[in-house]
Amino acid sequence: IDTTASINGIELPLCIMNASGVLCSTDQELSNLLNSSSGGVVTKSCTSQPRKGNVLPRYFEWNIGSINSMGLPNLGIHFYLDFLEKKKINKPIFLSISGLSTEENYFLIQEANRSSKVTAIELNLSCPNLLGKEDMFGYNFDKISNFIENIFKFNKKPLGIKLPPYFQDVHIKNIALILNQFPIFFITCINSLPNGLFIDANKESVVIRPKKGFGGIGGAIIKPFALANVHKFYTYLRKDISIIGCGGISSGKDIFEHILCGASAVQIGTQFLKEGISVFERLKKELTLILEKKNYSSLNSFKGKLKNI
Ligand code: RRO
Repeated sequence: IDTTASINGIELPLCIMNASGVLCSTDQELSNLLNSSSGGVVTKSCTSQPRKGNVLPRYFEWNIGSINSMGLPNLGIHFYLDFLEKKKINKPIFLSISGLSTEENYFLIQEANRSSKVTAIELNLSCPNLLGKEDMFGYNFDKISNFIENIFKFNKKPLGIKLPPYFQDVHIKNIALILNQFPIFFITCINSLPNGLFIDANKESVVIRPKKGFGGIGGAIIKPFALANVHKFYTYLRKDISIIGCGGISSGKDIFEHILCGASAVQIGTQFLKEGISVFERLKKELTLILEKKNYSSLNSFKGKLKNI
């Protein structure tokens, strides 16, 4: 059974990798990912300068979900580029960038272009947790077109965009219309559901400290929204823009569902944090068993072939 994947020509030894943000910030975490079965390595979204992020506690998980307001803690783009420079690379590297302004994003993309170790850029337009910065680029339909147009005036690297979840068909149609005008390699959908609130009824309080307890929701409970976004983008995007599915994956069956909706590969966030580095081997086994049972020899046999009734 072939569980490799192609992201518009970027060949992954396995269709499963980490989601940006989870255990991919430090030298140790990134080395672990390089040495693991993960089909690629996605780095923590970075900025020009290192950031400490929001106050603790800023992450909480329960049986079916997670909430975070990390606030973009990262070691700065040059740490990630220097790390890659000194390592032997054996799989595709996705450098996630998340500048706080358009100018910072142009700078980060320029820097990423200087490194031969970066396979592709994952431009994060969907960080939900920046204090005092209430607008998110992925929801700014007016600015996004001009912004991406400017990027492709100088960018030479494969580039994908990490999108927030959308909740209306017309929003996905409009974003797809914009993205279809540019040589984008892939989209990753979805980032966490923004502005959720989890509370502890015993303590009668919120569970994370930043932003009065509000944060991005991940984990099993967001899977239906992730699948909906993947499948709608699959119908509206040019067929040479690949989709990386992210959201609510904790089993091989969840991966199967993402691919059925049109994903070419998947990323694991909350479940990777819960389970650790062995999650990639377990999910590979579970996915392989499903494909064996269904007599599918590769992902392309069923990718995007979700049936209506
Ligand atoms: O660091 C964060 O608070 C964060 C980011 Br940049 C993101 O893209 N998604 C998320 O759930 N948290």
